[in-house]
Amino acid sequence: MEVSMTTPQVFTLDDLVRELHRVFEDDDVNVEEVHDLMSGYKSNPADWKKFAKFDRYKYTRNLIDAGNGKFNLMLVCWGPSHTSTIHDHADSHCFMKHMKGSLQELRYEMPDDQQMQECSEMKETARTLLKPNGVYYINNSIGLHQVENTSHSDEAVSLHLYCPPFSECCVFDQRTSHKMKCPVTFWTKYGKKVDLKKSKAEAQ
Ligand code: CSS
Ligand code: FE2
Repeated sequence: MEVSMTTPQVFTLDDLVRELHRVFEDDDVNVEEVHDLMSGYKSNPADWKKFAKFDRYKYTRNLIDAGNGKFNLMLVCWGPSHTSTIHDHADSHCFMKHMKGSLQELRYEMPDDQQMQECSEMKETARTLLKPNGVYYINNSIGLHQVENTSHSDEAVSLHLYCPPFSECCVFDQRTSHKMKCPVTFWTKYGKKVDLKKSKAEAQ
């Protein structure tokens, strides 16, 4: 009998989380397999609205699943016109799936030491309007990116998987190529607001 190698059917966000746990039992990350699983899930707000918590001032990162320490799956909620910095993804794989709204990704070349010393302007390499349910992959060897909600009136939502999880990344200044390390924090975990003051105190 022929063994079927097709991607398993993923109907709900719970199905996706279950299948991701299965794929990540292996220590090697199969980028294509993760990409296909995330593409197979079709965004249904009924599945994810409990994680969709917005802030008026800045996009939010809302943890859905901590993947047994191997990955972080999160819902990123973008208010009207919210934009990320230009940033890297530490040493992690970054998968980003369009869930709702109008999101654009700008890609940039990773500046080298000379460009940083000379304060050169960063080079844009691509500009992509995210397609509904589309999955986009990046890591530091591909380059850097900036994501923005292009709507001035409507919210946007994306689903992100990072493996391994990371707690800080570098942000870049487009005009000078200068970079700075920044912590990344969660706005909510499992649908509940994170008390940043409390979690900082606990970390000390
Ligand atoms: N990497 C950004 C969002 S754009 S992929 C973050 O995790 O905050
Ligand atoms: Fe990113």
